[in-house]
Amino acid sequence: MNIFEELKARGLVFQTTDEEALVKALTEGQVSYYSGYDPTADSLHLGHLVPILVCRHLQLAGHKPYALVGGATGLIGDPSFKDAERSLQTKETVEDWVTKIQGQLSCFLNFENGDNKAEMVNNYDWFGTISFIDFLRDVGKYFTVNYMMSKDSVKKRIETGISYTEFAYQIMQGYDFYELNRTHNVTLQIGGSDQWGNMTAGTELLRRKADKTGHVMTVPLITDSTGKKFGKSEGNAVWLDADKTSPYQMYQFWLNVMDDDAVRFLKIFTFLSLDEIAEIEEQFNAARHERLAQKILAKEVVTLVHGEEAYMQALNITEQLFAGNIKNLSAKELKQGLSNVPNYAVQADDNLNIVDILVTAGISPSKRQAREDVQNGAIYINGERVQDLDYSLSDSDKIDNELTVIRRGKKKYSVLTY
Ligand code: 545
Repeated sequence: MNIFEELKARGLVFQTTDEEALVKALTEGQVSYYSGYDPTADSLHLGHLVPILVCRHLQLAGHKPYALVGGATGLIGDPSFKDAERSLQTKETVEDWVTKIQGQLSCFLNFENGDNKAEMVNNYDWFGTISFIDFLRDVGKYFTVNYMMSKDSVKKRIETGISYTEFAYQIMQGYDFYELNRTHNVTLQIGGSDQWGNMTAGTELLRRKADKTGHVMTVPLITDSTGKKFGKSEGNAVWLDADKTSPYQMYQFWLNVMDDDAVRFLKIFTFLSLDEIAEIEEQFNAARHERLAQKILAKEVVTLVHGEEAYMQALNITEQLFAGNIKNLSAKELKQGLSNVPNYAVQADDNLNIVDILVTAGISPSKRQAREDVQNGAIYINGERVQDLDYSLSDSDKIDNELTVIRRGKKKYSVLTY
C-alpha cells in the first residue's frame, strides 16, 4: 500500500485537487507540504488533530512537513464556517497564542533530524513587511472579486455581512502557499474540508502567477455515528493543553466513545497498523462490553498527546476510582479524576460533624436523610465507610492537607476542599 492508499484506508482523505497527480508525486519522490493553524485560541483541541496526524503520517513516509502558524492571518480572521464576523484580538494576545500553538505542534512532528525534518514557519515573517501597495499590485491583481465571492466562506456571509478584512483572508492564505512554494518548494497543502476554498485560492495563485501546479488534500470533518460533531465532552472542547483538559479527562473522552465509532477512530487517531487494528477489531467484536477498542484508543491518543507517564497516571486514576480506593491517590490525582464532581469549600465556622457537613455541603438533602444515610452505611469518607453519627472530620481526613472525598451510595461523589 502506498502512503496515499494508507491514508484513504484510514478514512483520512476527503477531497483532493487531482488525485492521480498527487499519488504520482507522493510515490515518485519527496514532497514538501504544509498545513496552517491560526492563533485564534491559546490551545489546539481534538478537532485540530486530524490534519496534524496526516502530516505525521506523511513525514513517517519520508515527505517533508512545514507547520505554519498564522501570526499574520490570526490578526485578520478566517471567515470559513463562521456565521458572523470575528472580533479582533490584540497583537500581544495573538503573539502569545502563536508561541503556545507552536509548542503544541512541535510534539507531533520530528523537528530534530533527517533530510525530511519538519520546519516551523510563521506567515508574519512575510506579511509583516510587505507593503499594502505591493500586495495589491503583486497578489491582488491575480484574484477577481467574482472568484473571491464564489467561495462558500464568502457566499454564506453576503446576506449577514462580511468586512473587507475577512473578505481578503483567502488571498492571504493563497499567498502563503505561493510563498512557501517559492521559498521551500512546497507543493501540497493539507487542511480540514472547511479550508478547501482558502487552499484552492493558493493553487489558483500558483497557477496564475508562477504557472505551477500545487496540490490540495482535505481531511474529513469527523462526526460520531449519530452525526454529531466530534471532540466535545459535555459540551466542552477537549483541549490538547493539559491545564485546560487534564490527561485523565481526555482519557475518559476516548474511553466513552461509542462502540460503533471505536474502530473507525483507531484508524484515524492512532498509528497502529491497519493489520493490528483488524486484530483488535476481531477481539473487540467478540466481547464489546470489555471495551478493548476504546481502551486501546484512549491509551494510544493520550500517550501521543501527553506522553507515557500521563497515560499511566490517567489509567491509574481510572482504576483506583473504579475500585473506590481513594486513599491510593494523591490530592493532585483526585482533582483530575473528580474535576466534574460537585465540591464544597469548607469554611472555618462550618460544623465538621458528619451529619452537619453532609447537609451544609449539599450531599444529603436534610439532617434526617443525612442520619439515615450514615446509619445505612451509604456514606464513605475517602473510600472508607463511616457509620458513626458522632464522627467529626479532622485533619486526618484531609488528603495531602487539601481535600476530603465523600461518597454517597454507589457512585455519587462530592469533594470537600479547605
Ligand atoms: C492560515 C494560513 C495558511 C494556512 C492555514 C491557515 C489557517 C486556516 C484555519 N484553520 C483552522 C484553524 O483553527 C484554529 C487552530 C488553533 C486554535 O483557520 N485558515 O486555524 C483549522 N486548522 C486545522 C484544520 C481545520 C481548520 O488549523 O484545517 O479544518 C480544523 O480541523 O478549521 O497559509
